[in-house]
Amino acid sequence: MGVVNVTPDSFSDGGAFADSDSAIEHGLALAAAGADIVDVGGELTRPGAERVSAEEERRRIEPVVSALSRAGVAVSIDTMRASTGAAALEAGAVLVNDVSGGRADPDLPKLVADARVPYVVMHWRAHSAQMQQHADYDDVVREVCDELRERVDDVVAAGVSPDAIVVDPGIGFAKTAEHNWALLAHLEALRGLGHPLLVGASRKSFLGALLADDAGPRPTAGRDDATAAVTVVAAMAGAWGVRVHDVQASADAVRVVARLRAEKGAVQS
Ligand code: PMM
Repeated sequence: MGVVNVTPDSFSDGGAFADSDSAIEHGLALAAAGADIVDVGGELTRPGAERVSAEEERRRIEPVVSALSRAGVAVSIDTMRASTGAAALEAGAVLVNDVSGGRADPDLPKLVADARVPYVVMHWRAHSAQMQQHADYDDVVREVCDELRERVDDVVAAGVSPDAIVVDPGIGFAKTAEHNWALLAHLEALRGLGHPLLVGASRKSFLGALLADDAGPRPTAGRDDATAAVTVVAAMAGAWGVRVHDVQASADAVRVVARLRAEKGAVQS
C-alpha cells in the first residue's frame, strides 16, 4: 500500500503532494512501482496534529481519488470521517482505512457496512493532538490485541462483515518507540486475531530514533531502508500488507520473502 498524503504540512513527505496534480502523479508513480493499493489521505495524523475541517479534507481527496480510480488504481481512503469516506467511495475508492477503528465517527463503520468494502481497523486511543498522553500500557501486545478485538466486535455489530476487516496495530499511535518495537516483535499475536494484518511503520519517528547519530534523529528522507527492513519482518510474519511511502523497496522486499516462503514450502513438501 503506497501513501499519498494530500496535506500541505505532511511530516513524512514534506508536503510535496499538497496540490491535486502532483498527488495524482505521485499516486500513479506508486502504482507503477508496485503498489497494489494507493492510500489517499487529506488529514494529518502524526502526534500533535490538529484536525482539518470535513470540507477541507473532502476538497483535498476527491479529485485525487477520482483521477487515480479512473486510471485503474485501487484506491483506499485514509479517513476517520463518514462524510469523507462517502465522497471517496463515490469517487471510486475500494477500501476504507480508518485509523480510529470506528471510534472517531460511528457513522463510518455503518457506511462501510452498506458499501460492502474492505475496512482497515487500526488500534487508536485518541485524536492526534492528545494521543501521546495515552501511550500507557502494562503489556502493550496484549492490550493492543484486546482493544483491537473490541473494535472488531463493535464494527461487526455495526454491520461490517468479519471477512471485510483488516487489522492494524497502529504503529506510533499512542505508542512510544519501545511499544512499537514490542508490537513488531510480536506480529504473530496480532495475526492471531484472525484477520489480515496491515503494518504502517514507514518513516516513523521510532526509526529516526533508532538510526540517530550525533546530529540527532535520522531525518525522514533517510528512513526508507529501515522501512524496507520492517517490511521484511512484517512479510515474514505473514502480514497482508505494509503501508509505505517508498513503494519500490518494499515491493521488492515482499517478492524476496514470497520467494523464500515458496522455497521453504517446496523443501518441506
Ligand atoms: N499511519 C499514518 C496514517 N495512516 N493508516 C494505517 N492503517 N496505519 C498506519 O500506521 C497509518 C495510517 C501516519 O503516517 P504518515 O503521516 O507518515 O502517512
